[in-house]
Amino acid sequence: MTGTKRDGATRIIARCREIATHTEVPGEITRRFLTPPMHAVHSLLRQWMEAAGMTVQVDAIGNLRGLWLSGIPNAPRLIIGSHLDTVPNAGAFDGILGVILGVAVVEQLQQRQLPFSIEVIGFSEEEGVRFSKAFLGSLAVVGKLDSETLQLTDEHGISIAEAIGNYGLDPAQLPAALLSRDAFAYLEFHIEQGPILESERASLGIVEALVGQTRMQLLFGGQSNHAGTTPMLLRHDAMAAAAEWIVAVEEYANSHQGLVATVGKLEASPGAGNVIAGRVKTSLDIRHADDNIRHAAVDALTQIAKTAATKRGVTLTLRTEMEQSAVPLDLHLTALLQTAATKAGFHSNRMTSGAGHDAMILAPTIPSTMLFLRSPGGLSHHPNEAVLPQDVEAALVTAMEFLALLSNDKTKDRHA
Ligand code: HGY
Ligand code: MN
Ligand code: MN
Repeated sequence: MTGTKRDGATRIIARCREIATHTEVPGEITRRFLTPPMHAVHSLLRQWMEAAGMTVQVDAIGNLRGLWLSGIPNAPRLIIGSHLDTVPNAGAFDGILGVILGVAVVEQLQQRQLPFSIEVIGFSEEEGVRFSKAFLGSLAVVGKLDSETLQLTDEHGISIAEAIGNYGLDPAQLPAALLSRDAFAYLEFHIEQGPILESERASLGIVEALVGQTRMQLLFGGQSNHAGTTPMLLRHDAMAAAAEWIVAVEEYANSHQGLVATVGKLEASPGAGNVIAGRVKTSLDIRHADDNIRHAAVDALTQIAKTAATKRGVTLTLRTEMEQSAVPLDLHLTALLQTAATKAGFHSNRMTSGAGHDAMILAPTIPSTMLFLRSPGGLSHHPNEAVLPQDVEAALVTAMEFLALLSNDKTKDRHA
């Protein structure tokens, strides 16, 4: 690759790292839905988007939307997007890279004429950390954000609707956030967040499907009591019930091919070493490419939780926070993307995403496809998450080939 191309990749990585400095927690990268640092992220991206000749607006759910017009009247629109929010103590590339690469694609187009326009969307909420509800940004653009969801509250009792207002936006304007009717396809660049591409020594992967996922909250309700004076037989120990269940979750997932199950959160109260835990709140994240296997796992693991609770005289309360079926991406666009990678000189394999992405929310509405970039060390949702300059450049060159193929493809005429 020539120097300038590598410089382009280096600049994209530098921009991701600049965005990463805008965080709720100094010293780490944490940026949840419509928290104050998102203002700085929006103004930085607006600067870069406007310099690339895009008009920029923030919609009522806080998605940042940059539009590059093709110059042809009533041209259809390709959407390129990913998310701007992060998990706690995140890396610098999950989500952000897809938006910065979208801007870089537009920057490469400066003198070119395309038969379609490009809208780059930085979605405001994909991880679902602040309100335990993922994909708020992409759900809004496909019209699936219901009014009940707007009443969900965060740990301070602030509702989504209030958070929108506190950010300076108007929830009444949500209908205007819908995708433009001339949107004909969606492309998302994203780090793989896993070890497969690195094991294949591949820069890029072509995503043909995303696994389904269930996310739940389990509340074990026991009885707090004195750790020293309460005989073991008289206890209703919520922590012991949860602990027995958590070990069973790992054992179940280890014995079912392709299933992943994670208990990532555990909050015990009252949380003192000399008090038997009266209440334990845990999370459960279950994923599999086959929805039937995932549903069977949810049933089995919730039954195991009930047994572990009942035998200790502990109650169990279940709350489902996400029920997302597995999503196949568009066959034709995915084939086009793989052809583009080949034309760009990069071998790429088809793969299924173990992570959820905004593409799974858009795919039922417009033909969607995803390009994965290798994750060094297979690491993500971690401060050491990284991306290689040569892989960023490979993605950019592939994107330009994809635009050329799309220019002569019938998909863009869907809305003609
Ligand atoms: O958790 C996920 O699947 C993604 O990182 N939102
Ligand atoms: Mn993520
Ligand atoms: Mn992501």
